[in-house]
Amino acid sequence: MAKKKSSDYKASNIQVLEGLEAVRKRPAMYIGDTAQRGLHHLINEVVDNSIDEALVGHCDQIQLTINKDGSLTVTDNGRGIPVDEHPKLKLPAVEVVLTKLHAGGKFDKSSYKVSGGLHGVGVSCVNALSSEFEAEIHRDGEIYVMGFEFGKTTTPLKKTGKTDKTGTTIRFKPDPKIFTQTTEFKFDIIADRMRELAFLNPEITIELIDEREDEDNGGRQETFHYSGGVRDFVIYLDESRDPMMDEPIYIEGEVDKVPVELSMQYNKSFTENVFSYVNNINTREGGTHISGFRRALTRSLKSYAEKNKIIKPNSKLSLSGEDFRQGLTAVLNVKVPEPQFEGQTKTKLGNSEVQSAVEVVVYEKMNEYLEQNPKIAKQVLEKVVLAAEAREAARKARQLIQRKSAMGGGGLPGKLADCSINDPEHCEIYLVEGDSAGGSAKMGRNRSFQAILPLRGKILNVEKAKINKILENNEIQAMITALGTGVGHGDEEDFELDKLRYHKIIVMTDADVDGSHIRTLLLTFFYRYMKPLIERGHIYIATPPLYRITASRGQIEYAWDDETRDKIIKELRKSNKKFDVSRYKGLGEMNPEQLWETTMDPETRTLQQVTVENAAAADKMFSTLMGGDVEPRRAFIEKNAKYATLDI
Ligand code: 0RA
Repeated sequence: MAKKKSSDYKASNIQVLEGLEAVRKRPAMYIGDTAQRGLHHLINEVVDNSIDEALVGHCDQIQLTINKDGSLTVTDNGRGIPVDEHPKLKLPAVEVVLTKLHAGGKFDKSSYKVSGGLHGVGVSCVNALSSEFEAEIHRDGEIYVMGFEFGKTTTPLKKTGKTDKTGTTIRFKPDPKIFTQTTEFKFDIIADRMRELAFLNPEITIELIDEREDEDNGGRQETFHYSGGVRDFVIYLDESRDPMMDEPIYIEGEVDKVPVELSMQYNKSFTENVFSYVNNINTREGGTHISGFRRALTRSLKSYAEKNKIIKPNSKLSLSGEDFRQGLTAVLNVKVPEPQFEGQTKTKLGNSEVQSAVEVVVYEKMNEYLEQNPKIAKQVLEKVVLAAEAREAARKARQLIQRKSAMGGGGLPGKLADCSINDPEHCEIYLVEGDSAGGSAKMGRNRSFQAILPLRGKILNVEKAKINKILENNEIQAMITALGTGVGHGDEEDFELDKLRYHKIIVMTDADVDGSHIRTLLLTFFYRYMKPLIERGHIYIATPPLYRITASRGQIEYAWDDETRDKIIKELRKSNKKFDVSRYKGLGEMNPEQLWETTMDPETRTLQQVTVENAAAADKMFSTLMGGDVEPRRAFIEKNAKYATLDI
């Protein structure tokens, strides 16, 4: 890059604007996508700066408001963005932070900043992608404001009054020309992330207020503050599970400038729920910190078991790492000065020094805990043994599935109506509730690329069953063989995504209570045992219509909600036509043509893709919906009745 003379004022200005133009030209490169996820990522970019202030002890209050006009305001009580002149660029520092790419973070290398993580592109990207952007800064007794449109300054920095506080307020309105799918902020998506941040940073209080007043949004408000930090996080995650301990284990330590914090508890369920965070970023793909944790856990429990002769040295049982994590809920929170993120989604920690840091801290404290709590230690190890036995039984069940499929015609389940082409990328499978709907779907489908698997009766609730029982279930076996991937929930298991036979797996159930129950059971199964299918966007929900309106001369209209139905009726009345409205009670009531037209024809159908925005929130949802306790489930459904969507 050519060096600039200090007189090149304008030139450097233009360069700054070009920087943001690049963001507007290729927004997905900076924020991942321009759909719902990218839209909400804007909020994270702003809040991350406030969190950075909190990490260095200068901020403990963050307030988010979704405004009536759809814009969003974030206020913090940090130091306020500096306003003094940037020595090189000769611009107010705040202007540099808000208009210069990658200048979002601090000038000083603050130790564990969030920025530099998953996207960490800085608040200037938010500015670039907003039709309105305002900053108000309280600093050194003065109030400053600055305004922008599409990243370009419209109100240069000016003083507007006096203050005795410090902090930053940023209000932005996403540009609908960039966010063409939606500019509507979702309270629940924001709330899930803010709750997570509040658990990870116990000193902070985050307030979220929705001031919109339309039918679907508005009137909600929630405050997140958890003085117990990750301990509270574990208790929250396990609300619908039966814990085996009075309170979660809490471990804290620091090795080589890497602070490690862990809370964990065993519960009576059979699923593993370990969430890990690096500088407040959910490391979904794991990494060195997770390896360190796993090694420490396995080593400490194994050596305790041997020392106390809980597992006989000559026992035939071979224990595998995953056996030690069945029914474990844990939150691992580490801070890494210069994190290296790798993997498909850049959420896998690569720093090798972190493995031993976590391992050392956890191993030592785990040993102490086990020595001090022999009764719990014994119960946990008994559970580990049961897990190993279930795993062995599951291995046999898997073999059985394989043998069964080897005997059947072509190895596929008998009730599967397969498609004729075999290029997975273009193949779809409909998982259909009940035989009669299955029949209509078989007749209505395009058999070249659409396969139908009718599922009979109730699917097993995998939240409450052991892996071997799950694999013995007929419906689940049929699904596994049809899909071709095998099952697994950890990395030691044999789930093979590249064997997937259909790239679209479409769950098609009735639009009633039973249907939604079956859909939830299926999604729970996929989430717990075939998670990559969800993560890679292979799972969809079909949306059959609720009403059919038949008018004279063979005119047929469909409505997916009451509002559309009423609109159609109004139109028909206006034109004096006779008509008949019927409500579909189940898929089975639709004839094959109707089913094709409304729900299966790729040209006209709408599919909802199932995605997981927030892993902790998804776990919470599934454990609450499918878990053992009735009370939390009822409370959850009542609270979320209006908002709960399965595709969170
Ligand atoms: C640059 C430097 C400093 C703070 C910030 C930016 C900052 C940015 C944002 C965005 C939202 N809230 C924020 N709070 C702070 C360091 C400040 C100093 O050294 O005094």
